[in-house]
Amino acid sequence: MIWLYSSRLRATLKLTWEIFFCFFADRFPKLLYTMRSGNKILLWLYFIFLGLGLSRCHQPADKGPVTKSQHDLVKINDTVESKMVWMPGNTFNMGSYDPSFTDARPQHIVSVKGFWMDDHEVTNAEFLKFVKATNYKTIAERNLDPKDFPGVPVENLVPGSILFVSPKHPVALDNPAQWWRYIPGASWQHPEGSASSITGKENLPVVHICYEDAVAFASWAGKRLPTEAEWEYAATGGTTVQEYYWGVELKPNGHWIANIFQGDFPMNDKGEDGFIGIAPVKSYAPNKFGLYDMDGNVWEWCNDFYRPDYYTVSPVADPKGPADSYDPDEPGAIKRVQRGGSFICSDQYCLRYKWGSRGKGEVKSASNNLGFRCVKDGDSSMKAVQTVSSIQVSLPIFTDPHQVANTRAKCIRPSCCKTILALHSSLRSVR
Ligand SMILES: [Ca+2]
Ligand SMILES: [Ca+2]
Repeated sequence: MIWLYSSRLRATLKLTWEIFFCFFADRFPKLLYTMRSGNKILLWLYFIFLGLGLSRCHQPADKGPVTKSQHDLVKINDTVESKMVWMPGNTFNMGSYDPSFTDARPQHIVSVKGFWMDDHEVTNAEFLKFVKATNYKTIAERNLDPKDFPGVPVENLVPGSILFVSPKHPVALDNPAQWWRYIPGASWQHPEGSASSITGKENLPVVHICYEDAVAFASWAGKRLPTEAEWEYAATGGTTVQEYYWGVELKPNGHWIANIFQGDFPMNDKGEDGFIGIAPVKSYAPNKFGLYDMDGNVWEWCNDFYRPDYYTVSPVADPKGPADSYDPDEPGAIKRVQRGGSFICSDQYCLRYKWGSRGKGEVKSASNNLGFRCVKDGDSSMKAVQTVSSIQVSLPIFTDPHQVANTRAKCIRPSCCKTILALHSSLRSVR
């Protein structure tokens, strides 16, 4: 506040200074005439001030042409406000009651300490600010090491990332390579490939972010990534277990609550929720904690390693995930948890935007539906963690477990760039 006041005061004084000297510069001939027989010291002082005044009058308002980067920084100030919301420490029932989500079971009691959480996914404008301050280069922008991609022709090992590309014809839903493409040049600042940019997309969540990239941003911002337990507690909004984080109906009162997919997956996204693809953050109403887009829009990194069996051994107090990762679907890949689903989720295919469901991703892989948000530890004087015995858990009955096909619940995603790159080894043809 003091700084703001000081800067405004300095600007006011500067303006007054310039008006004063420009005023006397315009009237100098008359002053010279009236003072020619007067005090010579005073006359010389007018000469000195005149020189200074003229130099100020002829200076342009800006000290140089406005570069693109300066222009972008101005936009950052005009974009969505960065805000964190206090999540009171509490105890809740973590996991899904839906038996289709095998890795999100059993439901178990978990307590989390209070913490601050970004009220929206990190935006392009916010990530741009980080990159300008640090010159950070994301993994999708770095050269690929041939050792990490055995079997892929060297000429195809160019920086890039994975995009969701709707096929033109119906395809089998058991082969994600039908709608995922490795695009050379795709990155956070070129979301659809090298010819695209984030201009005009400042308020969209940043995408093509690997785990390491998200951690780097969080560290720069004095924050960290949420644990999976923190993320899920925040997503519940403090409510009890239900079908969706927002309630029991997909469209309460006929309204879409989150940015997901409508239409025939993966060919035709009808955008009935208002958006085909990514939506600007805060396009939908917040949950009861004041958090936006915890469901859908883009997946969000959590800090926990991924193991499908972790919920069977998770501690009660502030679980931070297993010591290492293991995914039987891709045993060699190191994976971390991702949560919330994205604009590609729907009841037709990817159900992992529903309450308690989990996602996962290889740590050096990104895609155009993957972003993050940060948390920050709270003041220890803030609300204490409730005791486990203080809660009452009432679980709804899952009426028809066979209603949900395993394929849809599994939601096969391009969790590993290596897999997609190997499948599409001819990069030139998919560009
Ligand atoms: Ca949508
Ligand atoms: Ca989200």
